[in-house]
Amino acid sequence: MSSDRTVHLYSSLKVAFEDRVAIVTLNRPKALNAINATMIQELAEVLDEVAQRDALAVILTGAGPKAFAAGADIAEMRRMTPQEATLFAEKGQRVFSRIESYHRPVIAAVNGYALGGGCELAMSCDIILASKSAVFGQPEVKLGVIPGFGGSQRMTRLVGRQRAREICFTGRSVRAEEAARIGLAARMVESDVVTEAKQLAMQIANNGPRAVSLCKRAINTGADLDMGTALAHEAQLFGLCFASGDQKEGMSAFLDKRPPNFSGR
Ligand code: DAK
Repeated sequence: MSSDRTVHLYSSLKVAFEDRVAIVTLNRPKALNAINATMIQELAEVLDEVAQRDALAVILTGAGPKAFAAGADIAEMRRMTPQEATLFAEKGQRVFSRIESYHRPVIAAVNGYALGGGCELAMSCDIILASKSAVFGQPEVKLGVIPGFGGSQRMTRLVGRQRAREICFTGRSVRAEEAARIGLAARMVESDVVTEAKQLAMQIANNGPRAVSLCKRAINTGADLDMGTALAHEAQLFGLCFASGDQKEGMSAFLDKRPPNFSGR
């Protein structure tokens, strides 16, 4: 990687840009990066910044050795009225859905606890890499609530109803190895998870950026459609690729036996 690196500090997050990859770090390590209203607001702002700088991939991780995020901030939530809780859930769901539909790939590099809202945040990303110490779970029922940031839905889509029920009804911990086995994480990594995530991001960033975006759209939109509609949607997006310079460049480069030089258009 080159030395081209800029860092921007928010009050509960920091973002570093390295070779057109944005590394967003949840930065409240004393509270195990618990997600409060400020962090939700800043996640929306950081996505605007990432889009403005046109980073080709985003990595989301947690500061410190112990946690990605140990959930929504219980101290802040404890005092919420039903109206405030609804607003908090709506704002959180909006930001998480925005991550899910963001036009670039978002990789969660999960180092340590990803519980409750932290697990929900990781699941809104495209790919989860789990460090050996990663621990996932939806323990909300232990606090007398249910997952409020889409956890019941995203967990079910990732691991199936049987496993989702068992995980969400018990609130138990799911360690990295099991997470990778049941499809909650793409894989467990033995070495530093952020370094692995950067390598993965660079591998993706070397491909046609427009094709990667359209592929993300095809997978995410198609997952909620019936097969026939999803295939029709895929065909539309496949056609769209042929309106791009990247398709011409990718195919010409292959036939010319040279590496492609994608412009992302
Ligand atoms: N919120 C606030 N502070 C937290 C926190 C959290 N989720 N998790 C940890 N902390 C704080 C601890 O209070 C402690 O602070 P100090 O006492 O040092 O001031 C510090 O982080 C270190 O934590 P521990 O001392 O507990 O560390 P341990 O290693 O002993 O234990 C732990 C680590 C992760 C096992 C433990 O901290 C823990 O069980 N944390 C809570 C995990 C949890 O239950 N997470 C789910 C939260 S509920 C909704 C929207 C969203 C949600 C719900 C509704 N709507 C509005 C409808 C989402 C809910 C959740 O995420």
